[in-house]
Amino acid sequence: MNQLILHHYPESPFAEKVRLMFGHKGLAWQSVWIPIVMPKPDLIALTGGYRRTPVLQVGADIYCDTALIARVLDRLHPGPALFSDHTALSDMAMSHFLDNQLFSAAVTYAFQPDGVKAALAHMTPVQVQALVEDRKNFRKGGNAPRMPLPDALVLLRNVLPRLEAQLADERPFLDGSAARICDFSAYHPLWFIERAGPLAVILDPYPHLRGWLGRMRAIGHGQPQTMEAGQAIEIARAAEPAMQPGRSNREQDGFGVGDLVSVAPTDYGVDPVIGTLTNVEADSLAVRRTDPRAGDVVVHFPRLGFRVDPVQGQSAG
Ligand SMILES: N[C@@H](CCC(=O)N[C@@H](CS)C(=O)NCC(=O)O)C(=O)O
Repeated sequence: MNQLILHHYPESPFAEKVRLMFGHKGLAWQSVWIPIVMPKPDLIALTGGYRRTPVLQVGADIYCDTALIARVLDRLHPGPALFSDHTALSDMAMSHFLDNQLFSAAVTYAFQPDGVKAALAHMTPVQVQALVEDRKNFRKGGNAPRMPLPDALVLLRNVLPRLEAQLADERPFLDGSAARICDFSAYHPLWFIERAGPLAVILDPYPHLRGWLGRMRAIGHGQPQTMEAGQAIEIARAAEPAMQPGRSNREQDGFGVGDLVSVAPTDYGVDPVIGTLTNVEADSLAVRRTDPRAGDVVVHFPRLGFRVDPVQGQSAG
């Protein structure tokens, strides 16, 4: 019943981050393919609007955003741990910087014409055009326009030598002998660049970095099994969302358990999810909603990078 179901597509760097975390923890999981562009009706039946990739489902609990998914995996499968209390701030700061800044730079860099040609060689011109159009809409309404190429180059030229320097003492992973959250957050943007054909030369001057990329790749994806989207929706319908402690702090937040709210990312892909707050923690919150296909589900989000607004006179569907 507690099986891990990942909704994702092969080309997604953030999905690769989670696939490798499954490998790191030696986990078996169910793999549901979702479309690379909208519409994504089966995913939206579970999330209620959130369209980004990937999404983790455990029964009727739906976890959005890899920052939260990583913490959920550590909670459900503690060893080997991705986070440590001893490095709580550096874990957060480093993974936030890498997932946002390094990822944005990698996307801009890899989406130069030669990179697109290599990375999307398996797609027809019509599919490539559909992807370009979709991603223009994806950024509308958010506050994170595509990073300009000069900025992306500056960022890469600052980050890559530092990664090389941090690995130069022959440590296997960025923080020492075991892979941790910073490794996974640093890896997926560079994985994207590696797939950008001739543009991957930007990684060539860094032998320690390349060795580390190989070690990260060798972690693998654990044991995936293919599952159809319809089956995942059936699983959600048949399951009860996990028990929620029902905590909130209305004085501090201005909203609390029982309120009808809309939750949306603040950066890009800002489609809101409407639901009834069931739990508000310092670093995550959850809303309950009822879907005609998936039944009662609880959708979980990180607090950081998401906005919560009250909704009047609408039911959580
Ligand atoms: N902060 C999010 C970012 C996720 C993200 O940007 N995913 C990309 C794919 S790698 C995406 O959603 N692209 C549009 C789509 O898949 O529809 C996370 O950590 O999960």
